[in-house]
Amino acid sequence: MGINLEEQFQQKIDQEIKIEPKDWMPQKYRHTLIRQISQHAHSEVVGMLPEGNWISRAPSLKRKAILLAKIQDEAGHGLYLYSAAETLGISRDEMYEQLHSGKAKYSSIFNYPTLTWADMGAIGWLVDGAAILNQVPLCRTSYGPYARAMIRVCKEESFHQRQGFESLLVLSKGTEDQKRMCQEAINRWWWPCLMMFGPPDDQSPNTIQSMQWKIKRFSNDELRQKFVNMIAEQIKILGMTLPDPDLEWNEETMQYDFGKINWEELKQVIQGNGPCNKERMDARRKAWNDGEWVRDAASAYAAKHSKQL
Ligand code: BYC
Repeated sequence: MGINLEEQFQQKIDQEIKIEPKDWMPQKYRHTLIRQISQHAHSEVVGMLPEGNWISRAPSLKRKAILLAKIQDEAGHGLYLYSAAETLGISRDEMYEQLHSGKAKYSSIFNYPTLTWADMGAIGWLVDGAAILNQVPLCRTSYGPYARAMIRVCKEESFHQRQGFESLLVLSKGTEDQKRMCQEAINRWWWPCLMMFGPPDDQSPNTIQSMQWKIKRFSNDELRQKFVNMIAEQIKILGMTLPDPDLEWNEETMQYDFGKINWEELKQVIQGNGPCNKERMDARRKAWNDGEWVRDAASAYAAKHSKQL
């Protein structure tokens, strides 16, 4: 007797053959991908808001142009990712509806406020740094359209991270006020960035299956550790510190040890109780409602055009 579809599917995954939209796939694989890719797309789109807050207050024309370009890249990533999710049989309207109704998640990190200009550097360096570590392995994820979308996204994200670091480097060599602003931004973003990688492995319900299907290549804790190792070195160049008294190089593990993460905070932010959750959702809903006339005009134009053909 031949092997069943599910076994054949797993064999393809094990042989590193990409799964394409029209291939057979288990329902749960499809749903996991729709969940992850749409959450990822929502994160890109909601992620434009904290930075958008500073466009009109950027300290120079150069910084403003850089920030605008970065935010536009994020819009592009969102659209790329929505398209990848659509190949799995969900419509863009459904995904928007899930975001606006609060059913779909987006990254916890974007529920924190951007209080000073230094936050733009800290987001670029730390948030995009965390995003890259998580996303580079996604270039090899088992679902073809997602993997291909991630290649360009990662190129742009790594550029974002460099500009964030450079921006903080300038502040770190500036006046006493600029140095203080730089340190305070790092202090505020550090712990929420560690939470971006998701709950610890023993409390992550999706990791085991997602790794078996090679959607995820590394666990949440593995990626978090890589991030700590990377940033603990880079911060030395800035001459700043990370707000963790327990951060220490461990000769035995050849990794940095770090302090305890406040998982209750992550839980609260995911549940909608973070400092800016309401503001972010209100902004997205408003953008959707304000854009209604554009969607109506585009549909009317398309309908008229199709009749003429
Ligand atoms: N925030 O079983 P787990 C960016 C949820 S970067 C909110 O470990 P999974 C950007 C999780 O969804 C950010 N929710 O889940 C950067 C799950 O709930 P559901 C976007 C979180 O999926 C700069 C539950 O907790 N990147 O876009 O195996 C500028 C249990 O977790 C979070 C991505 O989305 C969180 N931090 O692993 C602009 C990358 N963590 O869905 C934009 C792709 C966990 O079961 N996504 N949850 O109800 C992933 O790699 C994975 O989905 C995660 C979580 C590692 C995030």
